Amino acid sequence: MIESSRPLKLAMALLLCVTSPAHGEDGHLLWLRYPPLPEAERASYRRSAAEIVANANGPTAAAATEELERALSGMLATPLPIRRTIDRDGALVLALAGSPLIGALHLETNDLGSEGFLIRTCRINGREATVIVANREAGLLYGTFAYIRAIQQRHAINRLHLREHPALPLRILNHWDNLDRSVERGYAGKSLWNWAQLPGGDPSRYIDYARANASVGINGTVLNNVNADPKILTTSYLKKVAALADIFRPYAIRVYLSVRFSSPIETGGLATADPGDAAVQQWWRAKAEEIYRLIPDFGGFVVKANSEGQPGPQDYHMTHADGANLIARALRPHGGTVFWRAFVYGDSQKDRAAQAYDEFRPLDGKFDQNVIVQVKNGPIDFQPREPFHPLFGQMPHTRVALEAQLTREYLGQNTGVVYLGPMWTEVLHADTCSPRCGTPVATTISAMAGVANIGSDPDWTGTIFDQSNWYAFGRLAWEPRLSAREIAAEWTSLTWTDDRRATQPIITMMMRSREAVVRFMTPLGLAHQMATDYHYGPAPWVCNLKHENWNPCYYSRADAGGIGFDRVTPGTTDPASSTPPNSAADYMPPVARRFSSLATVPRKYLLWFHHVPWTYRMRSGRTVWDELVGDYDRGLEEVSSMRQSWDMVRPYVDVQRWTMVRSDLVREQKEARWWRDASIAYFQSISRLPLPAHHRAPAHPLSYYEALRPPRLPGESE
Ligand code: BDP
Repeated sequence: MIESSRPLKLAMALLLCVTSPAHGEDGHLLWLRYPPLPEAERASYRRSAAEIVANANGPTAAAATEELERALSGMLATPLPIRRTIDRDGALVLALAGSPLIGALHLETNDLGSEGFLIRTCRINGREATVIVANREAGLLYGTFAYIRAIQQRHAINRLHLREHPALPLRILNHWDNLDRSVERGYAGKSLWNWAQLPGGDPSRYIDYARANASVGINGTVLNNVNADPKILTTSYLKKVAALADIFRPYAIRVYLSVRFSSPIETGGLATADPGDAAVQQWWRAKAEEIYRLIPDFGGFVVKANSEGQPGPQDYHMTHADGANLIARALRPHGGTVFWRAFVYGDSQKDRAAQAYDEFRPLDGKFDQNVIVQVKNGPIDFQPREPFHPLFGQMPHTRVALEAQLTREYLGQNTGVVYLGPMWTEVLHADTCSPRCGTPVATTISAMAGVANIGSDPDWTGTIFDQSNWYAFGRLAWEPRLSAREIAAEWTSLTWTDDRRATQPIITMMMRSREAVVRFMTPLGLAHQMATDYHYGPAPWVCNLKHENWNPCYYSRADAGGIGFDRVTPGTTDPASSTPPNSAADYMPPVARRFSSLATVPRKYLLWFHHVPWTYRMRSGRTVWDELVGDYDRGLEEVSSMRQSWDMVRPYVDVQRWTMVRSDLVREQKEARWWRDASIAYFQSISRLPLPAHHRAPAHPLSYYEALRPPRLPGESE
């Protein structure tokens, strides 16, 4: 029997750091705050946790018990030392299913897999005990976080009856971090990874990052930008990567890297990166061996190829499948995976909404088993709203990942309150009708990748409410059937308070927030109306960029005759022509039919699929022009009512975080007004129609908005 009792001193130290955080309430504790529960409620929890025993002794079980100790010491305001033993009972027992103690309970554990867990209250040796049981230590870790979450939400833990396993085996953050610590599309400070100090330096922030990920079930992290610097594969960087992998391992997080397809040339000194070249194949094999010697559980690579100027197999007249398989075969002996991105965006004049489908659909079945094709949620590029990507459900012989963007590149960046749960459930729950209707996107994928919004800012994500997007991404990748509202409710009670007088307005505000952005930026299915390059603020008038499909005017197609992008009329496939092909037909026939008919297309996608006259009568009986103006105004009104909701929350939360959010909302209100006025000024200059009654004119003429430059972009340093 191995027995050790954690020293009281450590528990006291933990208690101190939980109850009096060095930073105050600045958001750095995320949803893992663990403030003391009201005195009256502590007793029952204290009884259930009177003697905590962990019947597992690996590093992941240790991470679980340390978290329990930290959480319970904080919430129950008393140190609760934990015993780590093999085969002892207690009031709360963490144990692997194979242990004799648990074996005697005859619990069904086969379906838990390697990451699932169950939590039950039962009798062991005649005593009532709550057990957290899993087949592997990773499951114990996830079960522990579920147990802690239950206490944070004041559930009766001696009646807990949970059995969970993740719907998707791979739940991965993608950091777009550069090696100089800048972050592509990052609005939360510098990169977390201090490459200059690694493999040394202070690991505490890395550990907190790993704890936060584990708490929501994220089990992988891609450390660097998809526009990858080939230096990442040099030995000196791999040693730094290995140091991070060592820190993350106890939290069941595997490390992945983005790699540049031409690395054999830049890093390896070869003359080519041609997938058919034996020396190139050998180079990737040797590189994989070197990596796995340093990092035995290395996850694999992400590759962005033949997109936005990145090299790829098409440079050698080969396909995406040839390129992906080249790298996958080097990783296969070690159990690694290649995430091959389907975000292909070239300089051609083709409709961007069709390019990935055209290039990837014919390759279905040609990718090796350890390749996953990573597809953005929508067919263009992380817009405030897009219909789901037509590749979902249409590559039945290929593993597919859904890529979501947590960082709000096109959604106001670090301005305001924008909860993305509703956006992701909209796509996860969308019916692909493939092979038959009733097949939501969530059931067609085997992984979720989230472009991280995390940086070195004290609150991690640039604003406190952006933490909810990190949280929601993990929870949805674990269980895509969860509703956005349930997740918002969970996050709110963990992050703010569980006082209903505050949770109700917060949840309401969160649930309206994404729709508000859609309305004030790109209502009725418009897309890509943001300023060039930095994608912040309105610029619908831009029409002179080198490539036609870089221009906002290309996407709105606003002209004297009407507005909207016709994706339903069959066009030419000649890439030199600006007439787009019929990309609505890329969807399965029932979906294509629904989107293609003006009678059935959802209002929210009207201008995505159809070009209609300004005076076109919508189902409401109002013209599209009137509805467009109405939506801009409603978006702005929503932000004003979010501000009111937030004012109601004031008495129930700490003043420091409340004030931070209040200033975020003040900024968002200004931004919404800017978007509303600039867009209406521009579209009115084209429609030449009067504003509908009771809608005020923009504050300034169009030329004012065209000349406006934000004084400082989000994410730029002060
Ligand atoms: C676009 C971003 C660009 C990324 C690209 C990608 O503007 O910075 O490199 O996506 O996903 O949204 O590769």
